[in-house]
Amino acid sequence: MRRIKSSLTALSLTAASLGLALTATPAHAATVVVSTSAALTSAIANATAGTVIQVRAGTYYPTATLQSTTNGTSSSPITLTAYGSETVKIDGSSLPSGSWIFKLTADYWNVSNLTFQNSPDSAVVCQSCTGTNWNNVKTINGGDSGFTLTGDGTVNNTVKNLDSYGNYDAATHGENADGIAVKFGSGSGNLVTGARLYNNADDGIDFWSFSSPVTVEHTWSFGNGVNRWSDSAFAGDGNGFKLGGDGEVVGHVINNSAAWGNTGNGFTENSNTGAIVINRTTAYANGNWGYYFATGSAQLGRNLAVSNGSGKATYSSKVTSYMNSWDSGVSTPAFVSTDASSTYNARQSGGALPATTFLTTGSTTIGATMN
Ligand SMILES: [Ca+2]
Ligand SMILES: [Ca+2]
Repeated sequence: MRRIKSSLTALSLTAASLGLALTATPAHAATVVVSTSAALTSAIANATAGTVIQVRAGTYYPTATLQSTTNGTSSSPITLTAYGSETVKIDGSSLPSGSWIFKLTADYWNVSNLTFQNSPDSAVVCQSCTGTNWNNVKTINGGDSGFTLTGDGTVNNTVKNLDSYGNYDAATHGENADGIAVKFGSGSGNLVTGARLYNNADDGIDFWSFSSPVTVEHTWSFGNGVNRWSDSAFAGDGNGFKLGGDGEVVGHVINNSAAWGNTGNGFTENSNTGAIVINRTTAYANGNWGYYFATGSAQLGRNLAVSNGSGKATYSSKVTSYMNSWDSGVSTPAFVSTDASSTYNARQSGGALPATTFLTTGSTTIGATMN
C-alpha cells in the first residue's frame, strides 16, 4: 500500500505539473482542414504557432485578402498547404480591385503546394518576414508581380520551386509586374531556388532597392517583357535577372541559372555597383545583352552567352571576368537542344524543374546545367 500511495502522489504531482505547463502555453497546435473560402479566411486569420491548415481540392474565391500578422516559431511554424496531394487554386477574381490574394507580415510560416491566380494586384506578398518557407507555389496571371518579398527585416526566407508567369499590370502598361520581386527592403539569408519565372510583363526577377545580398540558384527566367496583351503603350522592361536599382550597392549571388528569350538583358546590374557574383549561368537569345554590367564591380565567371541581340556581354573595367564564353581562350560549347518546349512541362515529382536538354552542353566548366 505504501508503494501504491507514493506512486499516486507522484502521479498527482506530474498531473499538476502538466496542468501548469498547459496553462502557461498560449496556444496548442491544431490541424484545421478547410473546404470553403470562408473557412480558409478564418483559418489563416486565426492560426497560431503550430497550426497546420490543410486545404481540400478546389478553386477558392476569397472576397478579401487572406492575411495574418501572427508569427509561428522556428520550432513550431504555421503551415498552410494543400490536403494530401490535392490540387488547390486560390483565385483573386472576387477580390476588390487593387487587392492582393495573400499577405503575410509574419515569421515562420511554411506555405506549399498552392496556386494563387488571377489576382487584381500582386498575388503573394511577404512583408518583413523571417524564416518563411515557400515550396511548390504558383503565382500566375495576376495584375502585378506574382511573388514579393519586401520590407526591412526580410530574413532567412526560402522560395523553392516557384512558378510565376503571365503577370501583367494593365493600368501601368506592364511596367511593374515581375515574376518574383525582392524589393524595397533588407535582410540576410534569403534564397530563391528552382524557380521558373516566365512570360511576365516586366522582369523575371527584380531586386530593385533591396540592400542585402540575395542568393538565386537553379532558376530559369524566360520570355519576360514580351507584349502578350496587345497593349499599345506597353512598357515592360523584360530583363531576365534585374539585380539592383535605386542606388543600393549589394553583392547578390546568382549560381547555375539561365535567362532566354527576354526582351531586355539576360542578366543586368541595373546600376548596382556592388560585387554581384554571377557563376555558371547561361544567357541565350535575349533582346539586348546577355550580360550587362557597365558600371559595377561584378564577378562574372564560367558563364555562357549565345545569340543575344546586343551581344554577349558588356562590362566596366572594374568587373572581374574569367572563364566566360567571351573571354579569350575560352571555347563556346554547342547546345544539345535549342527547343525550349520541354521547359514548360510539369515539374518532377517532388517539385524539381522538368528534365530538359534545352541549352545543355555537357560542359563541366561553363554555363548552366539546366536542372
Ligand atoms: Ca519596369
Ligand atoms: Ca521590374
